[in-house]
Amino acid sequence: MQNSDVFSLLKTTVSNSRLLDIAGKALNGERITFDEGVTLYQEGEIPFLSMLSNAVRQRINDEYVYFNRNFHIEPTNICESHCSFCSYRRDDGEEGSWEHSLNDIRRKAESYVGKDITEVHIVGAVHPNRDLFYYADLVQTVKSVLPDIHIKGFTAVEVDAMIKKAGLSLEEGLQTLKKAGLDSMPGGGAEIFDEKTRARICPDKTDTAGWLKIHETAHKLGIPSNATMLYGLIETYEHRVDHMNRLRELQDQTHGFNTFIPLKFRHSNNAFSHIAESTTLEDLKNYAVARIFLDNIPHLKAYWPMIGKSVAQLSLAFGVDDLDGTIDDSTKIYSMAGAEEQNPSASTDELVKMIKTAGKVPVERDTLYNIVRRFD
Ligand code: V47
Repeated sequence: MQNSDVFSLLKTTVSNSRLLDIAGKALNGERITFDEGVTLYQEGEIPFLSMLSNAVRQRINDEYVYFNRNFHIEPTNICESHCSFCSYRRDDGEEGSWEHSLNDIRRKAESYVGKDITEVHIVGAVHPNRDLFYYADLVQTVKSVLPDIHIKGFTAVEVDAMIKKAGLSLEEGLQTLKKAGLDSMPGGGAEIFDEKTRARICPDKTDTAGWLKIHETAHKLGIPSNATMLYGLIETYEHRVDHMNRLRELQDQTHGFNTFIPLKFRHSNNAFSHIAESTTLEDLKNYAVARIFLDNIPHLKAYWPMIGKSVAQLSLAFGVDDLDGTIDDSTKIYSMAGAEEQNPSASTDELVKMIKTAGKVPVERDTLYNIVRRFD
């Protein structure tokens, strides 16, 4: 549908002039303001948000919806941080804790030889005794077994802690990881940037300024990354827009973010279990506002192990153009927090079918969105 047709249709169904002004700007490719972002959250109804975010998605990504063939390595869940939303961390020696050796990691990598996997996502915890040199060895170990794989590894929080333990500067640490074979960084650890809220949900880890500085430095050193936002806890709509605004400002300078990934708070087995989870309508609204607000981050991901396959498919009508990957039952962060997917795994056929039934064109991509295969 042409943008002018979308606007005409919106005009016949929506009488709120503030929303129509925002729609006019977004459809023309103009940036919307902080206040307009908040208005979308507060006043945008679901059909309006779907239609507008879908038009914005189409302008940026045509009818392509991406996925990749990947697996995770989670080297440890022993963590010195104490985030109230986390169901995954354990103390050293506590029941349910694990720390894989480099040999374990080598064996895991070996099990993927010849399987046409393009990415390994490495994410774990802030282990009290493992420094950057250990993680550089880990990256080298994986690359020695799977030389062509893209390593997307370590949240800014993990990077911050491992570099400090090694006594290196941020630049030196990131260069060392890059030399060892790190290709990009995932978007985790961002949580919510509002300082007061962050202090309440994750008081003892990398702060907002630190997270942004690490991604800025990574981008300057040629390490692209993603960005996340943890929502559905105690934050307000203003905090969510503030979070996206800080990402938008950094992206204007570095252009290093590939994808934005909203992460719905899952409440089982953590200190915030008393907080009800967001509704599906709220999740869809959140994807739509993100797509409309973040005009300079090309991709918007619905991470299906966290949100579930059905909602991930629905999100394709709310601005999302990426479903992450095949996963191969290799991550525990969300299953331990009560997500529907207790053993997350998806075949290529399943992802292709999810995308085709939503009326879009499935594309297998690599981590940097180069096309591996189209399924027209
Ligand atoms: O930073 C932890 C989140 C993140 C919970 O870059 C939770 O492609 C909800 O970084 N409920 C780590 N969220 C995961 C991550 C990620 C995931 C998918 C794709 C990418 C990417 C990155 O998981 C943490 C935190 O924000 N998290 N516990 C929970 N109970």
